[in-house]
Amino acid sequence: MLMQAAKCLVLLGVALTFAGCNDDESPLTDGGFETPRVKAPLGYDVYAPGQHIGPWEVHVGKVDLVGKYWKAAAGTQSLNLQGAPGVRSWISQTLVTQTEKLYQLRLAMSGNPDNGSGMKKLEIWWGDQLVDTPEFEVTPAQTHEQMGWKALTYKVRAKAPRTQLKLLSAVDEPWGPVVDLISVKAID
Ligand SMILES: [Ca+2]
Repeated sequence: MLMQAAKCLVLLGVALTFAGCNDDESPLTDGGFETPRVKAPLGYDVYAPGQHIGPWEVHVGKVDLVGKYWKAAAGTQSLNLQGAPGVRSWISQTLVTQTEKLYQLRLAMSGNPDNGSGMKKLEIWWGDQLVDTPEFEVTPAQTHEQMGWKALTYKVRAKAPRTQLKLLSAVDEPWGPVVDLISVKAID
C-alpha cells in the first residue's frame, strides 16, 4: 500500500492526473453499492433500465438496491438482479483498463431467498468474454440475516483501453442473484 502511494505521488509529480493514478490501482468504483443510500422504508429501492446507481448503469429489467432489508456482504447495501420471463436484468460499469494487463476480479454472490429454495445464476461478462456463470443455491436455512455470501475470484485480461464489466441475471424470476463487494485490481 505504501509503495502504491509512493508510485502515485511520483506520477502526480510528472503531471499525470490524479484520476490516472487511481485508474492504475482500481478502475472500478463503488463495487459495494453503498451510494446512493436506500430511501424506501421497507429497505430497498427499485431501479429501472436507463437509471444509474452511482457509477453503475441498469439495463433491460429492474434491479433492487437493497439496504436494511437484508444483510450485505460488506457495508450496508447490496444489489438484487431481478429477472422476469424473457427479461434478464443486468448492470454494467465501463472501466478504464490497460490493454493486455491482467486483472483480478472479485465479487460476493448470494441469492434472493424470498421465493424459497432454488438455484440462482449469474453471468459475469468482461468485455465480450463470458467469464463465468456461477450458481448460488438458496436453501431453507438461508435468512435475510444469514445470506450465505460466497466469494468468487477470477483473473481477466484487458483487450482494450476500456472494458465493460457486466453482471446479468440468468434466472427468469424476480428473486434473482444478489451481488456485493465487487473489485477489480491490476495484478501484473
Ligand atoms: Ca455493500
